[in-house]
Amino acid sequence: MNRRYFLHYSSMTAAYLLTGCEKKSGLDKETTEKTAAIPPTIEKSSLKEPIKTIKPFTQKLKIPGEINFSQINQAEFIAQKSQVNIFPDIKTDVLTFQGDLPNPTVRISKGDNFDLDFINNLSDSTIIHWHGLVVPEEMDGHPKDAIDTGQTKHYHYAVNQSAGTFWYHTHPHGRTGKEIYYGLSGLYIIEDEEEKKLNLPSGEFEIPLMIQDRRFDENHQLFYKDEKVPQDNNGVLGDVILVNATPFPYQEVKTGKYRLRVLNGSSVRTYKLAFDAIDQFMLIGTDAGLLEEPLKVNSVVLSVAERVDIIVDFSEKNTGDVITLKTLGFKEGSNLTLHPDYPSFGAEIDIMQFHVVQKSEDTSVVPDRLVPITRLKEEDAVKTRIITMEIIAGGIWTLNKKPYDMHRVDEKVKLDTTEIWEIKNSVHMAHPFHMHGVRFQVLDRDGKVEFPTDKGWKDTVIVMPFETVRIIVHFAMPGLFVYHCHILEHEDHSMMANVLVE
Ligand SMILES: [Cu+2]
Repeated sequence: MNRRYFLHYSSMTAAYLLTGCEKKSGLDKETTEKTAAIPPTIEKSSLKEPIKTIKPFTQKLKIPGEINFSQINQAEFIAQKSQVNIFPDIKTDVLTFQGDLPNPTVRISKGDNFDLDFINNLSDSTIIHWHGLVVPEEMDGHPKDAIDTGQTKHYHYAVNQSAGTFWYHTHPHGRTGKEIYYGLSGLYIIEDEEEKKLNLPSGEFEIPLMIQDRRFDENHQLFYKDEKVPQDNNGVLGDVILVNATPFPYQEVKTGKYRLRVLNGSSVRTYKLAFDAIDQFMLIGTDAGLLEEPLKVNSVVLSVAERVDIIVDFSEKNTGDVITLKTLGFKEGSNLTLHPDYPSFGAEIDIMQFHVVQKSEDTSVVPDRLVPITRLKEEDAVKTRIITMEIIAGGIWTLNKKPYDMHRVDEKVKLDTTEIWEIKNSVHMAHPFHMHGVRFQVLDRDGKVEFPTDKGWKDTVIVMPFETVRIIVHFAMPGLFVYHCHILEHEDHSMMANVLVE
């Protein structure tokens, strides 16, 4: 096979190869494919030979601006085409909410009101979903509520849940993958008094990291699916890792503890995150909130849409030291072939570097206890439902063998009850299972891989190949909500279903 990439960089000067492709901007192409397919053989790729080199770890990490609802009452997002500098001195066609990437981080305190006008200036209908937030149905961003070109939707809701790292992205049926790919996602941070008392690293010592692998052509333009390689319908892998819309960035740090809020905003890639010059770090939070106590880990697996809150300690380092955040690869996540020209699930890739530039006295202490978590009890569950993850004829990804219909009610749940959902994966590929309108806890999984992230509040859980994961959910928000696989090409075609809570 013609390897077009390095899987692993050994030094700052290692060149990273970009693959070339057609010159047309991907934004101009047809946006909707009708079916997914998994053919037995791989067609020859339409991609051209690499023509461009870039040097990793030469661009400074971009830190998103913030929309802070303790300082403002109202904000505006306009989904729009923009041209931005992902690479220095070169404009790339993207989609944004405010004209630049990364999109701003929403910061809001528990108890405050979120208020935003969303204007759709795209050529297709779309809608924003606030991933992990438990909000009324009409505020959640169900695909049925997509607004047309030129229309405005007013979002207004009270934030009533505890501190955590969430995110937002558009959610139109069949086009979510492509819209997020071109830029329509951002971070959403909820703070509360309980968290403030813990005195966790903040200010310059708190860094958000939105990790997304992407493909760029010879003109530094993004391109999405390779139509000649149907395996892209199993998930679009890229060879350039963006962190906050910066390719393979570096971040200057001091010798202290840092809180990293990490989101996997990729299409399909699962990361197994670790540092090359730091053995252990502390996991303090999962998708929907802080853990009861910090967990010491050497690495953490992050599937699409999951978040981890971690503390990494640079206090023993010296000025001039370089620490690399990498994915060790997670080949357990897929035995299916994805696009053969891109680093596979098992590939080890250096993502970004931390450059220690200044000594500082670190007096911060991470407390032994974080926040109490009330465990949902199995005996309180009134029902157990089985959700299967399957491919049906034609290579269509489904839940319970039914391609998504946005007007069909697949499950009916009684409001204010607790249920156990058994998610059964019958495919050679891990799927991140996400539910809207709730947060849940993981009861158990029958597989061999253990995930420390199972110990916290979740809204997205990885279900390994042929594994059954049991989650327990309390349904406190009435309405029609989707649940789906969060591999974006799977949810688009069409591994999604509706639950009606009433
Ligand atoms: Cu899936």
